[in-house]
Amino acid sequence: MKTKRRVPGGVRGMKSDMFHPHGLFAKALGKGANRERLTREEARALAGDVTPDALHALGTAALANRRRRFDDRATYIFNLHINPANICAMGCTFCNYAAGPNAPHAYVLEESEILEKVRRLQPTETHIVGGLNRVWPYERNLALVSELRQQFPDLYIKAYTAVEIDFFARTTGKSEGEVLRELQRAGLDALPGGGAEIFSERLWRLHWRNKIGPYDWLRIHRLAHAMGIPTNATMLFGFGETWEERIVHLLRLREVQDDTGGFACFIPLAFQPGSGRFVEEGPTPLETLAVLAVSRLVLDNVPHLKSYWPMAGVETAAAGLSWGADDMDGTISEEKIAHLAGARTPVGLARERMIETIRAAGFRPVERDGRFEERLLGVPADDHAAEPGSTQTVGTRDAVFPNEEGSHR
Ligand code: V47
Ligand code: SF4
Repeated sequence: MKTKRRVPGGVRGMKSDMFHPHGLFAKALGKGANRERLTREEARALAGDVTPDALHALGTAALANRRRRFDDRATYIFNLHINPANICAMGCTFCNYAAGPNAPHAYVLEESEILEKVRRLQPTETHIVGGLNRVWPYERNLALVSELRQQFPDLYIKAYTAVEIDFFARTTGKSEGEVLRELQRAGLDALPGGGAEIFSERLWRLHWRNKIGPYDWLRIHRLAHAMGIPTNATMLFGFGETWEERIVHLLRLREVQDDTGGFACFIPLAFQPGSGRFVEEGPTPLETLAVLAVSRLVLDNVPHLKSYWPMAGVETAAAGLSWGADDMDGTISEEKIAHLAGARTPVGLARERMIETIRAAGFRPVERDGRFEERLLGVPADDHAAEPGSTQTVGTRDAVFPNEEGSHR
């Protein structure tokens, strides 16, 4: 959807002499900057061509919004991505991570390798997702979660997208609720936000029709929230979707969040073109910043917004902290999904580099845990690496499931 924003008008807090946002766009910016709820029409008015003036206006409003929430804090986590096997036959057109069983880049990790890696790195959080395959069936994943929980009682285990939960249910004959309950009992803390792609029936049919679409993705997340399992939400962008589709995606998430309060964090994922099968270039850095800002302004009820450096690029992700984001995800150690799709970012970031990057962007780096609770608050960031065990927590847990009484828990 394209909107024009040329008529002079002016909005609170906007300083540009050259560009005065007007009408619904200006109203949406003013309300968004104050963390007020936008109407659907106001949300739609934020969408449009990414001109320098519009980008700055969006950034100013989104920065004011994130400052009201988090002041100058920007969080990151010491985490580890574990992708047990990339064998997958779902054939999502955008995915360069998946491999057929005999493909040269197919791999399968063993439990011993995974446990050894966790033992060596001692991450605060693991993010476990993989392809849909028989090599790592449900029972093996369940046993892995159990083993991780037993060996590392404090580890935050964020694992399995709604797509995997659906696959586990279908391949075992269990309900999704049973699968979630068993995983939760084994030690799972949260679900990651993958597999949402974009809530568009049109693009679902074109790009990932073999796996669950928008309706089931949202339904499984509702189910997890009702069981007290917090989840994240993603949106894949820059692969042929319209602004209108992006806004619909955000509004559908906002609606579910109103009911459940279970989304901890939203993560826009900048498309990596990989082999360039259908678009040659991913989104520009400016587009990525605009998507972050619009997300921050529309998703008034989702506490955190992640600027995901493996896909956005480290510098753009750091700039994203000024366009509404409050979190840079983590050190990750060995990112695979973006890198098998041609991402040129490093495969992991050392703690020190993360801290430097956040500082250079003008924010105060704060290490967090899986619940977005801060660790080492008040300790100079330089000391983080030296004192990994020393934790001071200021609870932000209330930000997720804030409406517990009214939720289905
Ligand atoms: O669902 C696949 C996407 C997702 C490409 O919850 C691609 O904290 C860009 O969900 N270009 C998996 N994206 C990654 C994910 C995620 C990442 C970091 C943190 C969290 C979280 C979740 O990656 C998939 C799919 O939407 N994806 N291929 C690609 N070529
Ligand atoms: Fe398989 Fe996930 Fe890749 Fe789709 S996005 S092909 S489900 S690994």
